[in-house]
Amino acid sequence: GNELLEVQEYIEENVKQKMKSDLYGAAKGKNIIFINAESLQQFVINNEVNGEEVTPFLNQLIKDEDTYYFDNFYEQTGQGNTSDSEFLVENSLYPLDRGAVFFTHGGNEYNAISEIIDDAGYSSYVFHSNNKSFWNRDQMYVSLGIDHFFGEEAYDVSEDNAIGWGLKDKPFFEQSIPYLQSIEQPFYAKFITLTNHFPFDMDESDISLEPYESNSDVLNNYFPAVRYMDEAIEDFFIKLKETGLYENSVFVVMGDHIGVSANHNKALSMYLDKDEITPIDQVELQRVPFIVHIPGNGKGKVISEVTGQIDVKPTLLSLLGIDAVDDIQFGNDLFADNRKGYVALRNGDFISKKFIYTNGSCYLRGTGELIGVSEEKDYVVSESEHELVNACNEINEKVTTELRLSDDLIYGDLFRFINFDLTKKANQ
Ligand code: GP9
Repeated sequence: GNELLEVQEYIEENVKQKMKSDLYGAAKGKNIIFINAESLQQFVINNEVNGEEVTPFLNQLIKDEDTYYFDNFYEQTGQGNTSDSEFLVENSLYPLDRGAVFFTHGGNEYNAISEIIDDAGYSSYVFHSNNKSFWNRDQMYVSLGIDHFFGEEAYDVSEDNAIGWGLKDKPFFEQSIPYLQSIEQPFYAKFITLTNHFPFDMDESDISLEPYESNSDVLNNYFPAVRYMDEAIEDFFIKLKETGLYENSVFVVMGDHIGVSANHNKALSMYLDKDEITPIDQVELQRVPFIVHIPGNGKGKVISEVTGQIDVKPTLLSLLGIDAVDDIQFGNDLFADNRKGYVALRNGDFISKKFIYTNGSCYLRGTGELIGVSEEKDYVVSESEHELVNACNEINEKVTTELRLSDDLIYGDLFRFINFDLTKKANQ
C-alpha cells in the first residue's frame, strides 16, 4: 500500500502536466497506425551514403506540413530490446534493469493504451510476422489488452519473400493491408518491422543503396537495410492512400532501439566524421526518430526538446482526447508544456536541456564540458559550477527515484490494487 502511495504522490508532484496541449483531441475518432521501425537510429535521417540519401521517404515525410518530427527523442530500452520499446510505449513505465519484462512479468496487470482506449470504442491490433511466443508476446499482449495479434501464421511466408528473421518488410506491409481493411474502425494498429535487424543481411535484389565501406560489415550493411525499410514504409503509405484509410488515420513512426552497437564505434566515427565516439556521443547515438503525421493538420514542425519513448503513451492518449486521470505514467505529453525536462535511460544515464549524465559524470549538453570534481578534473570548481553540479544532482536523484518506483510497480504487480474505473468514468 505504501509503495503505491509513494508512486502516486511522486507522479502527482513531479510528472503530471497541468495543462492540455493544443493538439489534445486532434486524433479523436481516427485510427492510429503505429510503425515500430526495427533498429532505426536517428543518425541516418537526412544523412547520406555514397552521395545518396539513406531514408528518402522518411526525410520527405519529416518535411511534410502535416508532420511533427522529434529529433531529440531517445530510446530507453534495456535487455528486452524491441519488447522493451513496446513496453515503454504501451505503459509509460520503464522496462526492467535486467531481463525482458515481457518475459519476467508477462502475467502482471497493467493499464496499457489498448485497455484505456477500449472504452473510447477502439480495438487494438499488432501486426508482426514472427512466432507469437517470441518475446512472450502471446502472453504479454493479453495482459496489455491487445485485441488481436496478427503473427507469423497470418502471413504467407516462403523462401522467396523471407530473409534473416522472417518475412521481408515489403510483403509484410502488403499482406497486412487486407487485414487492415477488414477490421472495424477506429483502430489502434501497431506494425513491427523486421528486415532491418542485426546483422542486416539483404538479398541482392532488394539492395537499392550500396553498402558503406568501412571495417564493419554491420555498419556497412545497415544502410541498405534501412533504405529497404524506408521503401517498405513508403509503399505502405501509398497503399493506405489507395484504400482510403490514410485520411482517417494518424501515423506514428518510431525507431525502437539502436541497431549499430558500440562495437562498431571505429567505423561509426569514420561515418560521422568524428575523431572518436565520446561518452556524450554514445548517449546521443541512442536517439531514434519519432514522427507524428496527422493528415490535414498543416502545422507540422521539427521539435527539438529532449523526449523519449516513455512519453509516447501520454502523447497518444492526449491526441485521442482521452483523459487518463488516475493513470500512472512516468512520461509527458510531448505536445504540452511543463514537461519534466529530462529523459532517463534504463542504465541511469539521463539527458536534460542542460546536461548529459553518463557513467557517473555530468557534462554540459552542447559544449560537452565536464562539470564538477572528478578524476579527469582536479581544480577547484567555481560557485556557478557548484550550482550546475547541484542542478545535475537534483535530476540524478529524480531519475534514480523514478526507475526504482517503476521497478516497484512491476516487481510488486501493483496495478492489481488500482481501480482504473475512475479513468473510464472521466471519459464517458
Ligand atoms: C522479434 C523482433 C526483433 O520478433 O521484434 O526483436 P529484437 O531482437 O530487435 O528485440
